[in-house]
Amino acid sequence: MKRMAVILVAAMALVSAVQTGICAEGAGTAQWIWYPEKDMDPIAEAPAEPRYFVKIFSLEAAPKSAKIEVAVDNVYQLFVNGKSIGEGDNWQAATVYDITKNLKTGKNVIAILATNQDGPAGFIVAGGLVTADGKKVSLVSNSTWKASSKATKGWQDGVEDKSWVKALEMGEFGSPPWGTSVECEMLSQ
Ligand SMILES: [Ca+2]
Repeated sequence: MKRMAVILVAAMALVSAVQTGICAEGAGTAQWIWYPEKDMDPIAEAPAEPRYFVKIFSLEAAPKSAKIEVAVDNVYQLFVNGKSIGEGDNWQAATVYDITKNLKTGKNVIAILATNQDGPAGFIVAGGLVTADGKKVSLVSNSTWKASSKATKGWQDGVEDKSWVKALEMGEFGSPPWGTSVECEMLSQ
């Protein structure tokens, strides 16, 4: 019985850990994404302007844990449920955010205000959460994110108008032009 208990505790420890950062093996579902620019391919070049992104999802209860890792080319501000959580300006240095306390029962919104400065534009997000009943759910950037070129009213709270479209997927971690030149933190946690 004691041995069973040890195995159970070990299994629970595994469940409570969220380790699916953007450089993690098997995190391949995370995509570099951007706004689908008119007549421009963001992999090569995008306007030096802000773009707006949201991921909306629903939870039956507040999660046990939730972490996301973020890298943005070039400058960003990250919001969770309308609250500014962090910012950055170096796509080569990914940052991990523990967003456990920012998530809630019902509708949740991860929002990113990203501004390209020159050349290519894109960002990648990977991580996940453990639900109240112990299920692991990944949180990754892909075409389920919505994008707009306008800061529409209430956008950080997931209020959309016609300007919001599906985000453009440009390749998983390791694909050009960003390649593997991103320093990740999540693997070492
Ligand atoms: Ca850029």
